Amino acid sequence: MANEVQKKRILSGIQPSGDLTLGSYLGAIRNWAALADKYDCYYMLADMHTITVRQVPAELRRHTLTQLATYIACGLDPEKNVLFVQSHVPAHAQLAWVLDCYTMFGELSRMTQFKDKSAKNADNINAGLFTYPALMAADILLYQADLVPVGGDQKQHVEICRDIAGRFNGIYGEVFKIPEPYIPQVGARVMSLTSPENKMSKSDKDQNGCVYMLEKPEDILRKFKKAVTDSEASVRFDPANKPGVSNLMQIYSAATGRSFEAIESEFAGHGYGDFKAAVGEAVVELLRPIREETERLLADKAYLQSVYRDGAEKAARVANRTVGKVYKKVGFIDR
Ligand code: ATP
Ligand code: LTN
Repeated sequence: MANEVQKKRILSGIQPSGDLTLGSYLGAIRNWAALADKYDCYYMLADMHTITVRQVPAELRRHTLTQLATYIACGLDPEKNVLFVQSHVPAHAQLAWVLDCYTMFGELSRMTQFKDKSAKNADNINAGLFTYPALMAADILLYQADLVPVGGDQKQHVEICRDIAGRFNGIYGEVFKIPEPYIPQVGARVMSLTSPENKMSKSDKDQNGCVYMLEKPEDILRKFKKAVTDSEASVRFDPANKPGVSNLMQIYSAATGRSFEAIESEFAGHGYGDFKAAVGEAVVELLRPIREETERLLADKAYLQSVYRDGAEKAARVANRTVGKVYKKVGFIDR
């Protein structure tokens, strides 16, 4: 018990906004399972963030359950990790409102994700999309997390979280732990297969650029066959001049554990055809056991329900403590 108290805490989350991609796996989830023994881990399904973009309700429910099953299939053991749905823990909304009042218009305006998503959803630039980072800060600070394992695209959001926490602590004393982002070396930014200058993203309209974790092997192989490369016909790591090939090398390296040098020599003198087929096959094998296990878990709804209920209870215990502290600090009367 004494040992448990000293463990550093981790929190991360993914929006159940669609089918998870190879990017979310390599950039985030894959790195989570290995942390369970060393850290006290909380992994969330960020459904409240998801409605910043319009959703079909039945689809949101389906994506949330599928994502929970995928978390478990990726090795996140619910006995060792707290797996929960954000909207099941009201403390997220409670703290988010308070943090909204300690987050500046100017700093929110600078967020890359806000700029990208408002360009993509020009008919629905709602206040939630704008204050998204304050809710994300609440997610992290509620658990007094030390580390936040995310892909490179979320670094800016962890930084604004640190700024908000620092500002709050500056006024009221040490209320929040200041978290650190935890970003993988390889796979931190998996790019689209069709437009390698853009991140692979589950809400991308171009289905061919994106490999989904639960996709059929033949579809995965076809997408890699069609991946954009260049006219040089040499497998060499050079992200600035060869973004397509470099992205495929990153994926291959992340899937097989091979270094870039080893990959360059493996394909020296080969055309891109062999290379793309090898990357496709490596990804199929990487994802196969996860897909099979996810399908098995999805057939057992009662089990999934017991996992998220138990998770919400454990998460709320920690989160409510932080909200209580914050409410007191800002001057709300105790009930
Ligand atoms: P959306 O399209 O709904 O914005 P997304 O596919 O961009 O979703 P998120 O749900 O925002 O993915 O991200 C889930 C986690 O996976 C985050 O930690 C994020 O940093 C990571 N991640 C997402 N896409 C990639 C990618 N292409 N490369 C590396 N990491 C990624
Ligand atoms: N914004 C993140 C999802 C997310 C998150 C979090 C990640 C919501 N809350 C808290 C880490 C910590 C995303 O889009 N990937």
